[in-house]
Amino acid sequence: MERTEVDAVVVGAGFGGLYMLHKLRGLGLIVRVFEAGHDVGGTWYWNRYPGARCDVESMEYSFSFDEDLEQEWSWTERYATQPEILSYARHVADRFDLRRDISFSTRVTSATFGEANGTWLVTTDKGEEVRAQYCVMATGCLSTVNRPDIPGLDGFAGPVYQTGLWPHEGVDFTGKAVCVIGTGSSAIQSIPVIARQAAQLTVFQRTANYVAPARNQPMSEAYEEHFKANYKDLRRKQLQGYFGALPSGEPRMVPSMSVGDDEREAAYEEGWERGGLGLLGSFPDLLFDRDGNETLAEFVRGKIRATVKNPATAELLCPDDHPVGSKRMCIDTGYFETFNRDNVTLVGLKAEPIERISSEGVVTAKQAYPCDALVLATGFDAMTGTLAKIAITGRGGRTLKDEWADGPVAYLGLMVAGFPNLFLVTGPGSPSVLSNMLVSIEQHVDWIAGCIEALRERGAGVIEADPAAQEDWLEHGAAVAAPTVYPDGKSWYTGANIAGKPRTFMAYIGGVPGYRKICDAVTAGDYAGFAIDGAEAAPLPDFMAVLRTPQPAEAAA
Ligand code: NA7
Repeated sequence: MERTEVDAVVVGAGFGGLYMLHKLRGLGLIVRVFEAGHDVGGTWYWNRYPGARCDVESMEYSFSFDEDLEQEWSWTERYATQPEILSYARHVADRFDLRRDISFSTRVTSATFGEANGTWLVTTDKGEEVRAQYCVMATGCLSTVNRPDIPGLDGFAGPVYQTGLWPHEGVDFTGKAVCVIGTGSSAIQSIPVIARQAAQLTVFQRTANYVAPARNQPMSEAYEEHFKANYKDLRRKQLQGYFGALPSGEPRMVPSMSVGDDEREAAYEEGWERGGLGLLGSFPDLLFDRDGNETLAEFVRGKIRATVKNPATAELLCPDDHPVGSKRMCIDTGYFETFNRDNVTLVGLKAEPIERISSEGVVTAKQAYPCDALVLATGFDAMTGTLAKIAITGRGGRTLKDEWADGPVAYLGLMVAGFPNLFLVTGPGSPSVLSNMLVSIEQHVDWIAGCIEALRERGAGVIEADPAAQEDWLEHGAAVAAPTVYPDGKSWYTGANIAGKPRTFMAYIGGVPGYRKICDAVTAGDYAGFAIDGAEAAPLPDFMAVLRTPQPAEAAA
């Protein structure tokens, strides 16, 4: 078995892994990156179903760490397609000469902390062993697909496609009868495209979703120029946005129920016309005030009823069992209109659950739906699925899988107590999927690089999360989430989409600016809550107090 020694191993060559490699190299570290895919891009490498695109605006879904990179790259649409985002990831890899330290088509199988020497031993499916002082898991939040456990699935005679593992050569559905299971974001993007190609499309919906129009359009030269001329300022404003994105339009800074029905409706209409996820930000309290939230829910239902011609189909498409935003809101291009096509049928699984898959198609409690091809748009084992597949062993032989048996815990979403020098990029307990991922990735990578630099400057070997700090962070995260609508939805945010997965709210919903302030306070407090070389961890800041400290712009206002 080949064994090498490096300073740091990074697992994953998506955006997190690429930037981590670049930063650590900048510190003079020798780094090895392992990537299961044949190329860079992470989820954007695998997740290439028809119609796949980002639902954060492309000018904002990009790295800010290099001005030349910002200026030289051009996005062609308001929301970038998967191929364009993948090209961007490739461009970043080439531009910063990152590939030479990345081993592609290589899956990390285990990572074991050696207490005697304070290093990690990482093994791969290629039989390689690498020893490193630091191990960074840049494994992504949505990178392990959820293959549903439906009886008979393996016996289906035709091809079965999973949106998150789409064939690289593409799929031609011309003339075919296709069944799509799932109506989350991936389904909502792919269904209109598949419907235009297939002879017959049957969509199986378990939960109806709130969907706003994307209003995607070609990138205007003027908009791009404006952005490129003002990137610094706009990036600063992005960081002040709750979700790490620029505000959409002029949000009304008053409670949703404090205005009259007409004004509220007008605000929603403006958001609907602008397109995108900004609709949820029409008022600042929509994710907290359930009455206000219901007014937005009813507004969206009204739009569905006005779009879908068959009233029974329209009712089935109207979400009625969760508040807007408690499951990921989706954005679309022609999703609801697709159900007006003669070749598209919607099946509501609450009335007729799927019983099995036969060799010929989907069989529900009411009838059989034969098809030539089956598409599983059933999402991901989010946040923890990929880490659970790696045998990660920390102090005392404790495995991460066991530590997380009741739900993931990680101090600041960055480190897990008992796993020294193991860093998570956008781990559970950080804003991650509740934010513009590129913004959160950059912040975590900068924090991790800064931490490693600080350790080296003081000649320290090992940093680890203090168990009590981790517990406090968990409690703080739960306290911040409790008044929001998020815990109300049976979503992948809570693990509810995977049978047997513990139910905990896995992201941090204190917002990007507040979370950054807390991380900054922790760093300034001599890495409060982290033990360095066995010394007692510095005392924690009051997380809630830091969270509520006004931002400089607010303070000045
Ligand atoms: P999602 O959002 O998790 O959607 C998965 C869909 O598949 C959702 O409608 C699920 O219904 C449905 N599903 C899952 N398992 C089953 C079974 N067994 N039977 C029927 N239906 C099922 O994944 P996506 O890939 O669409 O999007 C993931 C994220 O990527 C998205 O939020 C963006 O952040 C980008 P359910 O709602 O659980 O009832």
